[in-house]
Amino acid sequence: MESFNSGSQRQSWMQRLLWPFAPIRLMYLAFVIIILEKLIYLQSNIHLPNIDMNDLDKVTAVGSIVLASFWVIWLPKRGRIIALIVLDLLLSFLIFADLVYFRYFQDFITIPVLMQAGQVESLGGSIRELLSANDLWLFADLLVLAVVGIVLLVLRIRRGRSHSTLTRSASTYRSGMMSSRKRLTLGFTKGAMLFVLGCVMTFGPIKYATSTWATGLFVGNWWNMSLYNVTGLLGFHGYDIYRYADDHFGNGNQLSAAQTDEIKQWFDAKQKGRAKAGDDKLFGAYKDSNVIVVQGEAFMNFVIGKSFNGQEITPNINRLMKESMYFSQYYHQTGQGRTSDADIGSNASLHPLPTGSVFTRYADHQYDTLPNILSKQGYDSYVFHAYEPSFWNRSVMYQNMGYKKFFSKNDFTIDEPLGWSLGDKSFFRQSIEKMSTLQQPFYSFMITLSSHHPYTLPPEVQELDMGDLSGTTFGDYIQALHYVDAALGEMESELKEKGLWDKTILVFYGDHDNSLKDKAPMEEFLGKSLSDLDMEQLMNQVPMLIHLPDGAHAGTYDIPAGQLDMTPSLLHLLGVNASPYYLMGNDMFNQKEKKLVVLRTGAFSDGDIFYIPSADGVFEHGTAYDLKTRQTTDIERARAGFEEAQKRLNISDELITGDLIREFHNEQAQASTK
Ligand code: GP9
Ligand code: MN
Repeated sequence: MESFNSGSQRQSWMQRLLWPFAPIRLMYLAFVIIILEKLIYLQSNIHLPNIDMNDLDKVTAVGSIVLASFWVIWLPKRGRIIALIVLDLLLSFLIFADLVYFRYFQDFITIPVLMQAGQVESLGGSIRELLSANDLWLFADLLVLAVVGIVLLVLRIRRGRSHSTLTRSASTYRSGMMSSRKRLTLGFTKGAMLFVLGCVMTFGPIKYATSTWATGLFVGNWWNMSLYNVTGLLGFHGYDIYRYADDHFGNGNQLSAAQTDEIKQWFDAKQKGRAKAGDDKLFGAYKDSNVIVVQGEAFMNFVIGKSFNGQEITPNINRLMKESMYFSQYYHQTGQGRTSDADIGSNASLHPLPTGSVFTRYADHQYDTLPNILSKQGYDSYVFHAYEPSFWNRSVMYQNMGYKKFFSKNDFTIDEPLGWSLGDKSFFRQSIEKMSTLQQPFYSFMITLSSHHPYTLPPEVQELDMGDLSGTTFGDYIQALHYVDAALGEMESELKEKGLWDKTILVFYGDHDNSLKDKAPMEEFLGKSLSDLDMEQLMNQVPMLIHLPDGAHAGTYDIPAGQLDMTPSLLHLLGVNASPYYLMGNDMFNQKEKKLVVLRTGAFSDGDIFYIPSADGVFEHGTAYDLKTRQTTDIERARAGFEEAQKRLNISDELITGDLIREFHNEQAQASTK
């Protein structure tokens, strides 16, 4: 006869063998596999270049599912089942919501999106078109579970309570064999092991990616889709929560009263000095004109007016300059946020951040933007850019900036595929077509794309003979700018055709440099050797042209200026008092204002000197140049400018990260109701 003891030993041996097959564990395994399949389904609906799901991505995905669910192990048996079903429901809904949102915005839902009323609603009527019958698969398992659940419930009610009493007594007997303390410790250990496994599977591949091909991913984090490509969907949402919390509640954002006062004082002085009606003839001379601003991708200033091998690079701009105001010392003030930095600098007159992009990090903060200010003057504002609406978080940010509509790639017919997207010629033609039906006055902001790195346009589009520079990235860059210049020429004709030309202030400027820091091709192109100061200026200067409706005030203006100055200067021409707004830039038409242009690196110029900071940020380690002699000069001449430049950059950062414009406007509103 078998002893009680040997029977129980065999039972525990059997139990160990069958451990993975216990219904609850199988259920957990099924949960992980099902969610993984749903994530794979989402990925199969994402058609973006270079964004895929390889085996390593699947490891990350499983890891993140485990991290989202390991804690269910700590619940009592019935609780575990319920928790897994609820988690399945929540995650399925998240995947479904992201999928629908992606089909429209080519982006995923983030915390700022949820905080920003209107973004999700703007899907509005199109939501039905964004659904696919196949999406039902995302909920198929839950449907089956619901049916099984109902059947079990009915059976249970029919059988009465006798069976359940029996089951309970058996399970009570089994569990009685292990002390409750031991059970608790074992449960905790299993959960902790799962947590560790989840961490290794999630963060291992992410660490590998960020230390090999995706370095800097979490520094610039310019595009949610690039983050997703490495972290997977659940990892992306985890990071999004962390990013939001850190940016909004992290320690770095607490300002002392003294700091806030310093900012207020700086603006008080700035606002007092703003030009007003009656100050000069230009103030309000173009009141109620339409405004069209074209931001040219990587369009640098050194090509303006230049020829190579006897060919004019920018014949249309050169011609347009004869009836435009041309600012020859205009600097881009961008940082890591590239195109988006030029955009916020120009349209909100604030310095971009030292890391990342305002567009992705603080899309829910308040800014005094050109569209917002002009809306109070009866303008409607529109933004045109034929690329994915989610890139640089634009669809979220543009709503916040006060645009009535963002015409993205989805609104253009790709009838001239070129580079990243639509060729600028067609982009301009279709944009002007749309503009011609708008109510006037309007503000239209257009962002070109054809001259984006790596600049290789198809041979039939390349018109110049670049000689030795042919086939080099630099040569391709010049070809691309020549194409954009031709597109601008065509746009001018289209504006004239639509009767908009003489009712519109047309602005053209470049967003940033071309990232080609090699001096040799630049020297060959310009036919002269270049000093450090030459290079620093060349790499930071972009063209700035303002064509007034009547073509008046044409000429070259050599005041030091930059992208932050665009909004205050346009307000001057339109006769809008800029003093209620928090704009950091100078008004290029305000003769009384002392001009200082500050770059994101801390470099600056006041027109007399140019200061280049050293990498360690120590003032004395930097270099000051005299702009007349173009030689180095006594560093002390730059001290006051250096301090002011640092102050401006700090004030701008604090204003943005602390959402201070909202706070200041609220205070003003309260004070005026008292
Ligand atoms: C694309 C454009 C890219 O939308 O913003 O330009 P980049 O930011 O890479 O200069
Ligand atoms: Mn750009």
